[in-house]
Amino acid sequence: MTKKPFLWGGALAAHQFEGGWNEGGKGPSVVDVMTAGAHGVARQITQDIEAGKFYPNHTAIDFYHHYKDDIKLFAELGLKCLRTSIAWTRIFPKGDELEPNEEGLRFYDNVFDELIAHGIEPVITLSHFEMPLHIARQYGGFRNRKTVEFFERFATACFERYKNKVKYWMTFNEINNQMDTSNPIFFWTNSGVQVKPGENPQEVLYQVAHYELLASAKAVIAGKKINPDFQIGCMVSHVPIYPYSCNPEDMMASEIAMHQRFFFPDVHVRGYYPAYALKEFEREGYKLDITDEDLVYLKKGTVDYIGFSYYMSTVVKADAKNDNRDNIVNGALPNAVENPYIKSSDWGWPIDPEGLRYTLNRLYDRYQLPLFIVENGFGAIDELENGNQVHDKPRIEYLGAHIKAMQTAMDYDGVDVIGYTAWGIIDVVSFTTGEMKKRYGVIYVDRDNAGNGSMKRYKKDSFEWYKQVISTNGASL
Ligand code: BGP
Repeated sequence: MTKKPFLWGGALAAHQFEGGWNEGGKGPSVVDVMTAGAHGVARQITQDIEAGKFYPNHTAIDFYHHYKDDIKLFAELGLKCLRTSIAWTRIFPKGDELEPNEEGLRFYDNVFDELIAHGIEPVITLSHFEMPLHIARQYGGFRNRKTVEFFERFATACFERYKNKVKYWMTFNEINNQMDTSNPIFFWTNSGVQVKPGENPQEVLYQVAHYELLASAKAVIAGKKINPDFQIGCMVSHVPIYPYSCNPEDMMASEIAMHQRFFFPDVHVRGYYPAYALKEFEREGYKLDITDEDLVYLKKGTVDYIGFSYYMSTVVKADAKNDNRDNIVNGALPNAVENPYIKSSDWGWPIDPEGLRYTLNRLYDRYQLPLFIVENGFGAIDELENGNQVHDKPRIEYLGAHIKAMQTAMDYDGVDVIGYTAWGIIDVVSFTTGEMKKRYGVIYVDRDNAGNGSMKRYKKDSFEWYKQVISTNGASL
């Protein structure tokens, strides 16, 4: 049983479900130039929006035109909150304008009003992989200190406009997944950055990270001035890294690898750089533009809570050599190995509910701030049967086991969790693969990988199940 009121909800991101990518004055974003991938085929970052090429998020599931009906379904499901993002390019189409786009602001007024009228609280991510393409091209994204200013202006415009509609905010989605510099899509979508030949990606990463952390801190400070009741959090992807064995060398390998997970939240929460990072900057001789004034902002702009995604765990072994660096799960870890004790999804994502309890304990011990599970879900191939049914038992099992682990962390271990939003509550375009085939929703959308389909919505078996979970406050799993 979870404490009340608990924020049971669903999670989405503008570019993965809104569609209307060039409507209402919206400009192109970094993700609007990412092509579809497929099983085993990575998404490509192109430099132009070429006619005739397929960019899956251009239409997505067309929430832009279906929002009223979709919100009705969310209300029937009993959601207490909906986590979604504001597409930066609806508000500042190029990113460097001085004034926001009124039509874009009005769209979110309409969406938030509709949610609130149905008793659903909007929980908002300011930037979920949606930086204006113009900022990436013209300024090099977060390589450039000017981008801190652009983000602060965007955040301030949102805080001002929605100050009476939104209480829970997050600055950047999964800000830490760009620690995996081996995968170009994370750097691009988080920060609008592409590493140039001859550059040390790690040095680029830390400069970009600094400007982004500074932008987040400045946004927190600006938000608190506008409405002191705002709760502004960070958002990190948390994939615990277990040691392969009790060999002290494996244990140490895991501990050191975990710095990758903690670097961003350490700064977001504590307001200063952790010792292990300062040592690395010094050891490697990185030349970073970090001023004393910046450090004051970091200290002042710390977050109120930690939002995080949890999908899986991973494992390292001190003397292993990971030959599969393209693998999205273990890419960043040179010594990753498979976990022999757990199974994986069709996309190779290890399924580990116990890892969620472990994560909640670890984050709470380290930071002692409220935790918000803002993404957790099961990506699978779902089939529409008999015209209107989807039997998605594995999803029910996955969500149920993770919710149970969360409840144990709360009831037995005393961890403070304020909410749980299931990822992709309605089927959306997959971020890492650009497919529709990888579905997470409790609501099915009739649309295929190529963008064909009626766009009709159908309730899956998990819809009734999740409805029960919410209405019993987690007692019925
Ligand atoms: C997270 C992202 C989401 C989402 C989710 C599932 O990394 O924040 O945007 O897509 O992962 O990933 P995928 O869609 O690739 O299965």
